[in-house]
Amino acid sequence: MATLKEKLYEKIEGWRPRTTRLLKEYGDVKVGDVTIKQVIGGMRGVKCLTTDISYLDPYEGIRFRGYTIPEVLEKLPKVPGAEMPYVEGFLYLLLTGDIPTEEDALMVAEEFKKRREVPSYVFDVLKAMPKDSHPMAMFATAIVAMQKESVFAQKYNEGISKMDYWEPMLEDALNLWSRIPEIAAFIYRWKYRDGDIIAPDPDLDMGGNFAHMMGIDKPYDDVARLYFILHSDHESGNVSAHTGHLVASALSDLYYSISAMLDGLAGPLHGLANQEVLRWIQGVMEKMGGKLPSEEEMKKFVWDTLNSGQVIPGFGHAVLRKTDPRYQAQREFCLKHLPDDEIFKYVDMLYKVVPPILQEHGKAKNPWPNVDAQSGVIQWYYGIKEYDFYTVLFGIGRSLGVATNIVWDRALGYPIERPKSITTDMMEEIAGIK
Ligand code: HAX
Repeated sequence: MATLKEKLYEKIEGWRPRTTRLLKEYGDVKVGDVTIKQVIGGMRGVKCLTTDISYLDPYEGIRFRGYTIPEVLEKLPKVPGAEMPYVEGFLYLLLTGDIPTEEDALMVAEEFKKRREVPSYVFDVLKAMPKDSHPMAMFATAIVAMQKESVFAQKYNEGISKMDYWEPMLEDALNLWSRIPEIAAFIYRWKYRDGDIIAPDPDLDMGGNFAHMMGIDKPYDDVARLYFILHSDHESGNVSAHTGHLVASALSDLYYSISAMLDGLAGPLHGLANQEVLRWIQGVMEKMGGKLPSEEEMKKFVWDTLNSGQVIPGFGHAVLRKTDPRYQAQREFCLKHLPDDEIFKYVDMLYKVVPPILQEHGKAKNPWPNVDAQSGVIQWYYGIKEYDFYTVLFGIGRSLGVATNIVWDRALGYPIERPKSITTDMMEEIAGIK
C-alpha cells in the first residue's frame, strides 16, 4: 500500500499541470469585478482565493472535497463501536481528495502514533503563563513555542528546492496534528482541573484519545470526532483559514501559520462566538432564575440585546444564507443524545425565535443560525462548563483544514499574498465625486 506521502505525491503531480495551465494560458481571463462596497466592506464576495479542500455554497453549505457533511459521516470508515468516523480518515480525504478505506485511516493513525510526543518545554511554557490567561492565548502560544521543531524551516535553511516545499510542510502538519489534541487537553486540565493531567493512550484514535485525556466518558469520543470534522474547513476566506494561508504565503512555517490562525479564530465575530452563545444563554438563565423563558420572554431578551447595539451570537454569516449544515449535524446529535437537556431547549427556542426577529430588525443578511449556535450546548452537557475553552476545540478542528491547505499551497507554488490597497481620495476619484 502506498504511504500517505506517496499517495499525495501522485495527487500533486496530477494537479500541478492544471494550475500551471490556468496561470500561463488563461491568466488574464476575468473572474469578476470589485466594487467600492467590497473594498470598504471586508472584501465580501470578492473571488480572489483558491482552494480545492472545501467549497462553501451560500444555500447548501460546506462540502469537503465535494462531499456534504451527511455524506462524509456516512462514507468514511467508522471507529469500531462508534457512531462517528475516524478523524484520521477524514484527514486522508482532505489531503488526497479520495474516500479512505479503513486501512488508509489506520495508516494515518499509525503516522500519528509515531509522532505523538509533545516536547516537554511546551508544558513548561504553558505552566509559566498566568492561569487566568484565555485558553486561546495559551493554545496559540503553545503552538508557536514549538516553532523550533519545524522541519520546513530547517529544510528551507538547507536550501531545499521550491518544488519540494510541500514535503517538509506535510511533515510539520503530521507532527502538529498528532500533538495538538494533547496540548489542548493539557490546557483544559491544567487550567480547570487543578493540573490533574491524564497521559495519552497511544492505542486510541485521535477522537478517542482526546476524550480520554479530557477525562470524559463515551460518547464524548464521538463528540470530539464530530466536532473536529465539522470545524475543519470552511473554504479559504474566513478569518482563521485566510490568516493561516496568508502567514504561510510568506513561507513562514506551519507553527507560525497555525498559531496566527488561532489568533484570528479567537475573535467573537468568528470562532469565539461559540463561547459567547453560552455566555449569552447563561445571562438569560440567571435573569430567569434557572427556569425556561416563554417564547415571549425570550423574544424580549433577544430584542434587548439588539437594542443595546450587540449582535446575537451564533446567528448570521458572511457567506451562508440558510441554516448552517454544521448546526444541523450538531442538532441531530443533540436530538439523539440530549433531547431533554435544559440548555438544548434554550438553543432550540432561539432557533425558533431569533430568525424572524433578525429579519424584522432588518440588518443581518442571514438570520439563520451558524455552527457556533449549537456547539457549546453539547460541550456543556458532557461537563465542559468552562465555556471560554470551546474555541480551543474549534481550533483543533480548524487546524486540520488549514494545515491541509498550506501543504497544498506549497505543492502548487502559490506566491506570497499581496493585494493592493487604495486611498479614500482615489475611491472618490473612481466614483466621479472628486
Ligand atoms: N445579530 C445582530 N446583528 C447582526 C447579526 C447578528 N447575529 N449578524 C449580522 N448583523 C448585523 C451586522 O452587525 C451588520 O450591522 P452593521 O451594518 O451595523 O455593521 C449587518 O447586520 C450586516 O451584516 P451582514 O452583512 O449580515 O454580516 P457580516 O458578513 O458583516 O458579518 C457575522 C457576519 C458572522 C460576523 C455576523 O453575522 C455576526 O456578527 N454574527 C454574530 C457572531 C457570530 O455568530 N459569529 C460566528 C459566525 C460563524 C463563524 O465564523 N464561526 O466561527
